[in-house]
Amino acid sequence: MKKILLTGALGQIGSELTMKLREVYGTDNVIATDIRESDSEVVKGGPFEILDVTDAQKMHDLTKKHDADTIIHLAALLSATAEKKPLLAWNINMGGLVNALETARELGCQFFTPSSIGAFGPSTPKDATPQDTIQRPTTMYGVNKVSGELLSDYYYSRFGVDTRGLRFPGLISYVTQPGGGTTDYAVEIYYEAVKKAAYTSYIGEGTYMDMMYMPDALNAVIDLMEADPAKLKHRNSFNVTAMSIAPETITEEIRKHIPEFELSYDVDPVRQGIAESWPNAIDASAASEEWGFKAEYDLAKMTKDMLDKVK
Ligand code: VAH
Repeated sequence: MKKILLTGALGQIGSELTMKLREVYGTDNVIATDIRESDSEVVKGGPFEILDVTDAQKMHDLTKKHDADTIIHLAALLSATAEKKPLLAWNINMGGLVNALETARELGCQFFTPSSIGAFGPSTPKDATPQDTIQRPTTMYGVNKVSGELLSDYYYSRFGVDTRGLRFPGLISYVTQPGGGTTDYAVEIYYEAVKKAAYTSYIGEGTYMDMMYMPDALNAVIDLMEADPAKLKHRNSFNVTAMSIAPETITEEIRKHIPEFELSYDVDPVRQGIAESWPNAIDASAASEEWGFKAEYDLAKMTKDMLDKVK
């Protein structure tokens, strides 16, 4: 049975992935860690440790103490925050990743860390973005994600660490709101629709980005980590997506449930610039072919579920 140590357990992905993994593998087999405590189910409902991922020794010691055979490394600063504090983002995103990879190498753990559509840049083909293509991101977050992909592939080819990763699109969820991302607008819009039947978007009209509902993201992590390694032609990291949407397309869908919903724009040049440097719609056929990736939620199904849950 897998014994998993997860970093960033109180974040947008971590707070749901921890609960899902505990359901699948057993509560005591999933050790959640984060830089601070909270009164959430993640902390109260199973093994929890305080861990600053820039502390290499503690990362090693906790993994050894719990005899973990799998590391899921999520702790990171997201794109918009990383543009405000690029050096801090480098230190946390790359320092934390190296510590996690080194621990996985030393203790023989399987390894997962997310990449992102942020690993692509303005010179990447914007539509049907291929699995293998040019990656010259112009954000610190993107530099971190491309470096992370290359480093994770290196640990696989040089040291035999079973590293695997997903290039996540924007993730939409209702349990823990994201912090410091560029795609956060696609989460905020649902909360504001329920609260005020109105939302002012910091991302401009016609700005398409890949998105996915959190349940599909959680299943993708588990399916990838359970996949037969012999079938994997790629490892770090697979394109995955469920839909390509813009503020006005989400609005159209929300209006089917809240007809009076009003959308306005107050574009944030920094996050708009980041969004425009990313693809409009990526191609996820490698993930489908190599380990059976399939998203269950489209925009209509996600919108119905989000509005029900946020209410
Ligand atoms: C961000 N939510 O906005 C993250 C993600 C593709 C977007 O990487 O930075």
